[in-house]
Amino acid sequence: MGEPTVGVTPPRVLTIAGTDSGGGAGVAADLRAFTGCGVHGCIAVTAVTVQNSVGVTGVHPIPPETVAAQIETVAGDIGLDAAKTGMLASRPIIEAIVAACDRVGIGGTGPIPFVIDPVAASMHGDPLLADEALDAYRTLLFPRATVITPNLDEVRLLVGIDVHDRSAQYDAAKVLHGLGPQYVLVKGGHLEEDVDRCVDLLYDGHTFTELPGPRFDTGNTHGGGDSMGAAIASGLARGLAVPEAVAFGKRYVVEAVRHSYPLGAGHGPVSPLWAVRHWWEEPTP
Ligand code: PXL
Repeated sequence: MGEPTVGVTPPRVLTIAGTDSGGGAGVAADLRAFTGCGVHGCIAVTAVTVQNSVGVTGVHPIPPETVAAQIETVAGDIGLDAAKTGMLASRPIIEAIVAACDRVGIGGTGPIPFVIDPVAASMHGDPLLADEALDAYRTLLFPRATVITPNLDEVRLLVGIDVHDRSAQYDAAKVLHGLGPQYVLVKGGHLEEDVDRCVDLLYDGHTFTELPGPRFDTGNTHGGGDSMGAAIASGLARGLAVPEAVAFGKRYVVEAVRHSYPLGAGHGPVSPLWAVRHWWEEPTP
C-alpha cells in the first residue's frame, strides 16, 4: 500500500472573471491571491483578453451560456464558500451570470457570499466592459452583492460622482449603498488629497469605517483591485464577517503592492504571492 496523503480540503472560492495573457490581472491575479489566502480557487472565464504590460489589444468574450455552465458545474459538484466577479465584458454575460448565481445560491438570498468588483477598464484605460453593461451592474448585480468594491473611476462611471475629497467618498458610498449591496467599499487609491496614504471606506448603510493604509510610489499596481477582491472573498469563505474580511483584504493587498515588481515596458503587477513561502530556497529536509 502507498503512503496516505495529507491534504485537507480548503475553503472553496469561485472567480468569475477574464484572463490577462500578461499574467498580471484577472483570473491569474485571483488565483494567486486565492493561493496566498489558502483557499481553493475555481474559475468561470468570461472573456479572453490579449494584453501585455503596455495595453489590451484584443477582447474575446466567452458565450454567455458557457459562462453560466462553468458556474453551475462547479457549484453543483465542488461546492462554494464564496464567489467574486472581475471583468464581465457584456450585458448578456452579466444576465447569464445572475441567472446561474440565483440557481446555485450565490449572493442575494442564497448562502454563498458574493463580492462584486465592478471592473470597467484596464489601468491603461482600455475598456473591459461594454458601456450598456453598466446598468446591469446597478440593477442586476449590486442588489445581490455582499460587498461591492469600486475604485474612484468606477464610482464616476456607475453613479456620476467625481470623488476628489473624503466627503465625496462618503457621499458616493451612500449613493452606491442605495443600489442594494449589503456593504460598499469605496477604494481610495485614486484620491489625490491622500498623497502619502490610501484610505478605503466601508459602509453598511449605518456605519462608515475608514481603512487607512500606506501609499507606495509605484506604477506597478496592475491586478491590485482583483487581488483585493479575491482576498476579501477568501476571508468570507473562511467564515469572517464582512468588516473583518475587508480588513483582511486590505492587509493582503498592501503587502501585494509592497512586493510589486517591474515587468515589460509598461505597468508591472502586484504580487499576490507575497505570502507564499519560498520553499525552493530552503534546505532539503
Ligand atoms: O485589474 C482589472 C482587470 C481585470 N480583469 C482583466 C484585466 C484587468 C486589467 O487590466 O485585464 C482581465
